[in-house]
Amino acid sequence: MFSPTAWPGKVVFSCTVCLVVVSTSLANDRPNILFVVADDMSHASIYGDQFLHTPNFDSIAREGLRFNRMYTPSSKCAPSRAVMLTGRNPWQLGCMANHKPVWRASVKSVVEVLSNNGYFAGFTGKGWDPGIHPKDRLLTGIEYNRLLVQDPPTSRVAKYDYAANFNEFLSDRPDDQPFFFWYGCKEPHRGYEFKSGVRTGKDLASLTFAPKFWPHVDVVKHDVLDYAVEVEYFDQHLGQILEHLKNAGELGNTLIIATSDNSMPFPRFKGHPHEYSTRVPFVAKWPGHIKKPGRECNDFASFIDLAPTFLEVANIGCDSSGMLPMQGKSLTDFFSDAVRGRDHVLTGRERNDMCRPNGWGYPVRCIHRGDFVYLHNFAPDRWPCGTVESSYRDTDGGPTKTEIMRRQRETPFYELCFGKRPQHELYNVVKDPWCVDNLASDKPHAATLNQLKTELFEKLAAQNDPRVNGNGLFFDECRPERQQEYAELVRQVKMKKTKTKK
Ligand SMILES: [Ca+2]
Repeated sequence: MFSPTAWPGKVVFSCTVCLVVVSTSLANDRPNILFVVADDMSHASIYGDQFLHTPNFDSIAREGLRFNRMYTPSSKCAPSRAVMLTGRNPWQLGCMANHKPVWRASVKSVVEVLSNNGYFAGFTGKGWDPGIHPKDRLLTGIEYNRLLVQDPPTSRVAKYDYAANFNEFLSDRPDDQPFFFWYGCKEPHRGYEFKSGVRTGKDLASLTFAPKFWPHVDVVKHDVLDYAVEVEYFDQHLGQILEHLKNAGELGNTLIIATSDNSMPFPRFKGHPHEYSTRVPFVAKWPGHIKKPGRECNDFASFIDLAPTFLEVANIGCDSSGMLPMQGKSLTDFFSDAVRGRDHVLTGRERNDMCRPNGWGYPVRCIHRGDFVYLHNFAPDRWPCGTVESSYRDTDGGPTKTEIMRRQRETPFYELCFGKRPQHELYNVVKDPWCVDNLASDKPHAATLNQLKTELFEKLAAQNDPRVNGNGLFFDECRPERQQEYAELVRQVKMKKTKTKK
């Protein structure tokens, strides 16, 4: 019998607790780590996105590496960040596969391990969130959020002065310790100041970014440009942080990794498992340790690879880390241009927001291999974005969502963004990057579908995923005390609708 209190795979794995004692000289030889994570960002100008400018993010790629196939195994804040911190897939993390979970006390984060092994660790902005933190633990290091911005560019960006807080962290760092710093920018998470894009000089008419599942109308274009303003704000603070690093004389001895936890907070992006939703911008720089800097990497990689990377560069063995065994593999083979066998990744989702009866999530698992992605929807009778009574809560509210819900109901956009999905989805992501042409019932693709499905299920079974081992309800039944939130959400949606009508 599967017990919700047991770890999936606990009997298979074991990782001995044995902390490494680090001498001062070794500590001094080890690099600092600057980990940069935007919140809900899908774009950077280094990838050819013309409607925004991220010169600082791009400079990391130009002097280091640009990853073209880096995926988060879950396109939602809390599970994605839990993966970064543990090196395990969401379905290997018990209830932490869900959004807003309780962090299990028995799980060590990689930042805690770095702190225990001589690193001075801190964060600004958002660390691991949203969720319930274990008592007296620093999952992403010491919080540096004291200093606030005086003159924010829009009314909706967070109040933290990320760069100034990083500088304060640097001044607090003892001389003999390497550091780990987590720049957890809260942008470009919603909400946005409507029309701030145009107000700050962006041009509506020249916007060409137009996913096939949204109407290309002014309100949507404004929403995209408002998002772009927040992406650029993230990048401006990154620039200041890199400047502080340089002034501290540490730029040459710092591994910098910059990415985003999940995709943009728009319909059919954030929270969903499609290609463009789980593939994230990702760049890395480490002077003297990256062969042929300026390269693009086309092999597959995943956020499960982050924690093993941090441990390896910090010279800490997995077995001695006290962490649960990791599924990921250090990214140093990318750094040395010696990648072998990185030919696929697995992604998926469980429960994001509480927007279906009985605490149900929307379970999906996917395999990305070659030009294809196969998505297996385990419960096609459920609503992918939540019920209509919940106002499709699994899609963050904003002008694009409102436009499609209110004025585009009779169009394919509505169905593509909020409708139910078949059990099998297969897309050629090269020919169909927006994943709107489902090839699952296409006879010439039957063999591809079967091969990918078989491989996906074999790999998930080997990882002890409860969803394929007959215990899928485990994820739906996590945090039963939250079930009442659904009824409350439905009540609020109803009230709002009545008010709007009046
Ligand atoms: Ca996020």
